[in-house]
Amino acid sequence: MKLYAVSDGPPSLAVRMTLKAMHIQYQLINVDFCALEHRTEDYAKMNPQKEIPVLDDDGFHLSESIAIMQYLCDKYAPLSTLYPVDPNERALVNQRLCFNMGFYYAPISAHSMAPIFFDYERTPMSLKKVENALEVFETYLQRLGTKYAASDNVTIADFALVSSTLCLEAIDFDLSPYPLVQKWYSTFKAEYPELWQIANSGMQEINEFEHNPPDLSNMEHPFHPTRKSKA
Ligand SMILES: N[C@@H](CCC(=O)N[C@@H](CS)C(=O)NCC(=O)O)C(=O)O
Repeated sequence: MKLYAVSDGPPSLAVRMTLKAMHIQYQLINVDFCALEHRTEDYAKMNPQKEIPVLDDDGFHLSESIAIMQYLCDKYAPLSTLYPVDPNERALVNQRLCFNMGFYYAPISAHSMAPIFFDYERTPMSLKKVENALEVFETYLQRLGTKYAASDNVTIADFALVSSTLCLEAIDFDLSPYPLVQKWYSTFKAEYPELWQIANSGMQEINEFEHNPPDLSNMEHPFHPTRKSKA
């Protein structure tokens, strides 16, 4: 099994935590985002979205981090509490995964990563959207009252949510107004140090870029107006 991943990419880190938690041996193939290795025609054969990560399981190519995590659990650990079998428990995990992708990660990424990698500005509005996302996550944790995001056990939803939250830590964002989010995040770090080690490597890398921005003046990216455009 191979995983094409970017070392500081939250979706890649979430999949790597899943593989580690499941004790699956695999080959990690580092994709250089700044060199646009994911935008080649060869890469597009694996993932026409030209996004990272991609799993290659003996020739079966799968993109989208949520789909990859669900596949790994379904195929290699169908009874694991990482992705519970009970329909209601599983529905909550799925809900948190969708929440992360659609509501939580998007504003966090726009506020934390885009200004580093694409010269966008952090604005009062981008901050407001992050605060809104954190408020909702705080509410979910408060209403469910569990140790982790969807259950008292860690699940793949936590891997996705931790991967998003680390982007905020990387830009020295103060999580203290969200005590349940802060507690959940520190509980994960304390209880799963080997998984946190994976997340932390990405967090440190982003933090380094935050303080010493990468020189991307020659990077040609088709979707980002702050970069030279390439057809
Ligand atoms: N929904 C995708 C998102 C993956 C994604 O956005 N990956 C980023 C790297 S962290 C990427 O490949 N972006 C492509 C680009 O900006 O060119 C997933 O969860 O796997």
